Amino acid sequence: MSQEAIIAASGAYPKPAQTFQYGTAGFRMKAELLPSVVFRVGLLAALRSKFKNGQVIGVMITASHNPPPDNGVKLIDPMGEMLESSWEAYGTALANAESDEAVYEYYTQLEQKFNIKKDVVPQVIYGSDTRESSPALVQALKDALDAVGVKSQGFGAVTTPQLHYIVRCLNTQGTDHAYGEPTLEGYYKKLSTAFNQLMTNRSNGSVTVDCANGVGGPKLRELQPYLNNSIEITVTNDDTETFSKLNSQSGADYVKTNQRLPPSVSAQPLARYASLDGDADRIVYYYVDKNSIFHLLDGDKIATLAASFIGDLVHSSGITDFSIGVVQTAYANGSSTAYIEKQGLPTVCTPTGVKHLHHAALAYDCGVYFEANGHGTVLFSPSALQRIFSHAPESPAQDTALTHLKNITELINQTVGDALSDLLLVEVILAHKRWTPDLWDACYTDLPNRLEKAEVEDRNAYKTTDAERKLTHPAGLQDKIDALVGKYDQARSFVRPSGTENVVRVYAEAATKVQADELAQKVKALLK
Ligand code: G16
Repeated sequence: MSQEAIIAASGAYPKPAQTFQYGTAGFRMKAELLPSVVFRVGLLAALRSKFKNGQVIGVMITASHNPPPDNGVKLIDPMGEMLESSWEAYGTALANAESDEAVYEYYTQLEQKFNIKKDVVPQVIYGSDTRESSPALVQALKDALDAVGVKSQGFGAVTTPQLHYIVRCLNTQGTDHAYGEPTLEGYYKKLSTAFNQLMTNRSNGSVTVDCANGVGGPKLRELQPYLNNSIEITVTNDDTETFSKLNSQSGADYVKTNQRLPPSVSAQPLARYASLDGDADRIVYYYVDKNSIFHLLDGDKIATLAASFIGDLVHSSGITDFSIGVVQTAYANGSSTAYIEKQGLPTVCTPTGVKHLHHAALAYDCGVYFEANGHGTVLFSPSALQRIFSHAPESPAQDTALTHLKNITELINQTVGDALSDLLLVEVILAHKRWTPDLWDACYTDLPNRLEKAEVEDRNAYKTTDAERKLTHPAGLQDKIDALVGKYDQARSFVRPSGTENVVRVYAEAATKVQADELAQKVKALLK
């Protein structure tokens, strides 16, 4: 493509006086600051596809759990995973190039650096969530893709995990590891076929799903007709027309952070409730007990449920020497880690961000990874899948367990955390175990905990180590945190800069709620 074409197209999207950074989940900030970033991400996606010999790269425009005025953009690599970390820096540099000429120059530098062949036709697919700002940002993306001759296709409003799924399907079709049909219908069919088989002759009452007034609402409604009648799903908070309602007083982040019901939900004792986030890649469950006390069943509880269920199926199928590991972050409740280790399963702690967890989960035959906020999935290694699908059962009981296990591998979206797939997974497991939410909850008791946000002058001044459990900068702050932690029972606290919001996060847990709240407040006060 000509130098003039790229420079002219870039000229329509001038860079504001702002420094950008590819963070936990791509670029994320106030939507009005993003057009130039999205345009340049389009260029990066083209280069990434060329570098990958024309494989399809995905671009998702979303700010997920962030408030309605925000938006964001992130890249999806060919197997449906997050963009390889080493390329994030190129995205950051491109986004910060000060002129259209500098954009072109950096683009050609990357072409040379990666020895990119001119004759490879790049392919990019894209989608967005339901934000008011999304269509204009999609246009910026399209302009970039057109400027550099990309073969592109838009999927409109989709959940983030749906786009990840389609990317993987497109790049594997016709191979012996084809992932599915690269359409939304293919996605619904894949999930529902596995779900319906797992739920044959089973039923599990009803679940009410709060969709955060995001794209998960319409997509869950699209999925429903494919499901058999084994569960009744009531969809709530699914108003995507009123933009200001997105993630407001609803959704997984609201429920997890505030540890309470969304105000719109009046819960019946022991009934199941779940909340998605704005792009439906996170889910948390909850219920109220007979005394109307709220109980959260978060990502840690989903991880332990999934790991133990899959472990039982592997064992009952007669498959041996099969490793299952659970990957968590510093936010994992101390009780969940202790519970998993008591089950004899290894746990690993990584920094926040599914890209880190995903990578660590690849070390196992089956890697279960979940952030406490409900973002996660289960990965089966290629060799594990090969063993599962070629295993010869030696009894009817082994045959049944093996069939369930095969269906579980199809039900789970193995590209990335997926609230719709995780919803069906939890429903299946609870139905198989005949567990009410309180029985699930009884596996272990969470240590009381508190998550706070602090606005600071410069969040980049906060640097962490040890999977974000300790601060190295500002100097001396960690010692002060440690001194406070030492004053409480079973206490733990850490501070880390958010990668999606302009804040620093403070987490504290302790033996009692009063202690956890007090510790969080005192640590937060250190940041002033
Ligand atoms: C994103 C990431 C998650 C992360 C969350 C909060 O979620 O995908 O891995 O836990 O942000 O990150 P931070 O604490 O760095 O702001 P989502 O659902 O907003 O895409």
